Amino acid sequence: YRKTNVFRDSFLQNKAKFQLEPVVNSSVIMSITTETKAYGFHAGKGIRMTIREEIEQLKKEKNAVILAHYYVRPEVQALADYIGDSYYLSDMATKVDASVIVLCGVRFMGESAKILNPGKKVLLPDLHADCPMAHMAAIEKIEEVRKEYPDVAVVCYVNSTAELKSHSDVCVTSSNAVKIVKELPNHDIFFIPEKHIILNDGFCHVHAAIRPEAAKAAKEARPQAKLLVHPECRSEVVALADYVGSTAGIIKYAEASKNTEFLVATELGVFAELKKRCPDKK
Ligand code: CIZ
Repeated sequence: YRKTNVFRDSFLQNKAKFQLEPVVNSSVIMSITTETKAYGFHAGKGIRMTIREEIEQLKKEKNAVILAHYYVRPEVQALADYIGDSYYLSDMATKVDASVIVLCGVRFMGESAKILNPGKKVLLPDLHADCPMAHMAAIEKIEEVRKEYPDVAVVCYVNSTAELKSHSDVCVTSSNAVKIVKELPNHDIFFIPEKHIILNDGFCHVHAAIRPEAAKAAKEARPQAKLLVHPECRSEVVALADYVGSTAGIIKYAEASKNTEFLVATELGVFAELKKRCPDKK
């Protein structure tokens, strides 16, 4: 609740100046894949250094911190000061002692960091990094539902634009959605925009592409493995899972489990942290 009010108030107050800025063009970020071979010229001073060295140097000069979501490419995660899910990153953004936050993730994550830190500069490395699901709800529809169900609580999944959040009553993540919805006093809930989590038309194209047949086949091929599923997956895939949870939840589960083999149904980027935390598991 508190966080949502911060969202709404800050968004409305700062709407005019609310803007995210690109830090470098995406081709520079892409070239980090070849970081040991790639050289840039630092700040036009003609000093030859690797992209990693250049980024480290810029971080010091600008008093910047790099926050990366589990979803981003492993080589970007490798450069980050903090890696986590969107809630963790928004929370860290309020705690770090830096004047510039470079948020390696999609747009709504940069928006959240900015809203919670109006005094800090938030840079998004690639402004094209956006999640289509963040736009899959309409303000007119929210207003219609509010008129039809005066008691309704509009519950907004964190993976939404700041504008949609400002029209909602509460903002939740995939880790706390069920808990928060259960605690709401309202009888009617309108959940936006994710249809697999509760009831609207939005969906994540990455998770929706994971077919139940594929999950079943993988389970049959590896009966000893536990199937860990993100809640944005189709309900038929969720029904096959041994564990359902957010990226942070999946990583925690795999780390704590006595099992040594897992089938993981979510974005590829999560494997970087899984490999780090569970080096002996498959
Ligand atoms: O909360 C997040 O970061 C999202 C959108 C998904 C997840 O499971 O981390």
